[in-house]
Amino acid sequence: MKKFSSGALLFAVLFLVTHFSEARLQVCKPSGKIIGKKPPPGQCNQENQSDCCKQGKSYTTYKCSPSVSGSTNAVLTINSFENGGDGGAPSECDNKYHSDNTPVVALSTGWYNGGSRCLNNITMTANGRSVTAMVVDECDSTMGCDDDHDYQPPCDNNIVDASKAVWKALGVSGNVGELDITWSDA
Ligand SMILES: *[C@@H]1O[C@H](CO)[C@@H](O)[C@H](O)[C@H]1NC(C)=O
Ligand SMILES: CC(=O)N[C@H]1CO[C@H](CO)[C@@H](O)[C@@H]1O
Repeated sequence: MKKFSSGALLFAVLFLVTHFSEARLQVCKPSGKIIGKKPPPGQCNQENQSDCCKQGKSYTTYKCSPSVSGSTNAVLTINSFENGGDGGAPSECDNKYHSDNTPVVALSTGWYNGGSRCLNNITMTANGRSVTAMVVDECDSTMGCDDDHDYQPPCDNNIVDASKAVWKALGVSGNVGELDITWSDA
């Protein structure tokens, strides 16, 4: 009467569900932790919501980011890529500073992908608006809380750290600190 036992059917369903969710998720696992050191006096420029490491606090590090699709979820943060801004050193891709009025971004380590997206453009969407900006730097997910990173914590693995021009184009003031967006390679 029945062609398949319910056991076999259940097995088949479980197999398919596990198989497809594994392929789809491609989980990016933490690579380690660093313990925060207190910034020396005068270090950690707190201009525009920059976070400073806290003594003894544990920060998770990542060498990977969530996989990129045609519409990748990310968290937008604000950064100044200007000389003397909270970004610190010149941008890694071109060894230059960039005006707050130019749409440029830094990507979390996994998405920065060793510089493979350097000087390429990405399109970000939020609020029903879109803006295209050039990738000029890495938002380091592997290190932080040291002199090189102005005593700021490591970046999360899903960050697009953007100049004021990007926020303006999306119709949002950077004062909100963080904004959920999607992005894709332009
Ligand atoms: C990215 O956009 C800028 C500004 O529009 C442009 O000058 C540059 O050539 C673009 N980069 C690539 C790789 O297309
Ligand atoms: C990137 C950015 O928004 N920088 C701003 C940080 O705050 C100072 C002072 O309020 C502004 O002058 C910068 O433009």
